[in-house]
Amino acid sequence: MPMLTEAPPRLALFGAEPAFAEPRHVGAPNIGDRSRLLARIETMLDNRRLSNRGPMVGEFEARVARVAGVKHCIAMCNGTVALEIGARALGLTGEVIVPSFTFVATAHALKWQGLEPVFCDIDPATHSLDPDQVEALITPRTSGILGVHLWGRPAAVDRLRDIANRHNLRLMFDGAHAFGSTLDGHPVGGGGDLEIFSFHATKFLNSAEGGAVVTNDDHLADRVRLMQNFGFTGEDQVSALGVNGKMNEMSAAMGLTSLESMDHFLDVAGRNHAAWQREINPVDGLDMMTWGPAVSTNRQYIVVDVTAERCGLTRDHLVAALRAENILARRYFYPGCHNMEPYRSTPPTGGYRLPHTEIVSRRVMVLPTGTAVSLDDIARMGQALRDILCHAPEISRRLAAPAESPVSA
Ligand code: T4K
Repeated sequence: MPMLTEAPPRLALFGAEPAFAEPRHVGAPNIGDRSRLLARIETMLDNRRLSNRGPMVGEFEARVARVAGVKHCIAMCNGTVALEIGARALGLTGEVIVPSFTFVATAHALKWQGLEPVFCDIDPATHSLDPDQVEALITPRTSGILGVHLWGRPAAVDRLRDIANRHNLRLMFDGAHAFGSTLDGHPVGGGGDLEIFSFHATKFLNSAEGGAVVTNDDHLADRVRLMQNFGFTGEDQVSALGVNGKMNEMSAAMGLTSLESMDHFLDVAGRNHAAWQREINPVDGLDMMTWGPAVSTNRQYIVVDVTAERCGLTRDHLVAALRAENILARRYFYPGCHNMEPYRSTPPTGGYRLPHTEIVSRRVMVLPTGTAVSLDDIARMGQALRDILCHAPEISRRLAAPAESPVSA
């Protein structure tokens, strides 16, 4: 634990100026070449083609499919609708096994489709579905597994594929975080029957709002396209129940522009990740998530595990102190979907036993990165973090309010 200094804490929590005059966010968008974006918008306006599978959406789909190494990409209005349509196109029914340690959209998309998310615990080392526990949760009502490539780190794809095959289940992946990540040199995208991406503003690659379903299955791709466009098979022919999940041309223009800068985004993410490692690694009690050589992630999330007994502050107190300095660390994905409504109030018989999810969601914080964050910012954030930890006892006393937790995720 860092030594307590004698000087009065020069920290925002104690009335000093915050370390940053303007907030540093987790999720500030990566923005590509503005002139290219504006040129595309001009073209779109000249064409008077704003939506309904215009040329830019077509080009975006082709490029996303190439990066993801899959046959088909169907661009969507967002990642949540991609999950909903994907689950429907797979014909999922009854129960679907899913992690609780994820953004709530993963669970909501299933529930919204009338499916029952069955929450499974995670492997605490990888933060994704623990395949052994998945197998134990399969019942006659289980129709599928929805794995999540959390933080862009690929889930245990091969083991989940094996379980799905042996039990005749459909396998789907929520790759909202994982565009551009690879496993054993293969891009994330082709591991399940289908996978989805999010291109929300906060994602590594954004189209402002947007998402995609990707798959190598021709039949599934046709079903997804049909469902995404009201079930239309002709100008006045509807052959199935459908909805409106289409991406518009403005989003595709943004997405294409982001794709052109993808190498730059990857470079900056790698540079920032290394800089954060230099700040975090020497601090006892803070451990940045790492992965082995088989995995390469887009490094969009700086994920840090906080051991209060060693660094002197609980995760929540550390996040509160950072936020006071205008370093808007996040408690993703606290408290786990199973502790949120409607899931919390409608537990299965016996309740959920997710000890790893409970522990990890209380220990993990996510720090700012992306092209809006400079190396100088990271050095200053690192210094602020060390200053905070030097005053851990005073901070703990100040924040030890009996009632509410001091920050929101
Ligand atoms: N599956 C997973 C595993 C996901 O993580 C998500 C979404 C989905 C599915 C669903 O995909 P989408 O339907 O969203 O395409 C944010 C995002 O809204 C959400 O897309 C994302 N995951 C989730 C992890 O993060 P919030 O509630 O944290 O958003 P918010 O408004 O607090 O924004 C985060 C930070 O980003 C803010 O501190 C400010 C900054 N920001 C945000 C926006 C929108 C900016 O600087 N500029 C911006 O334009 O959910």
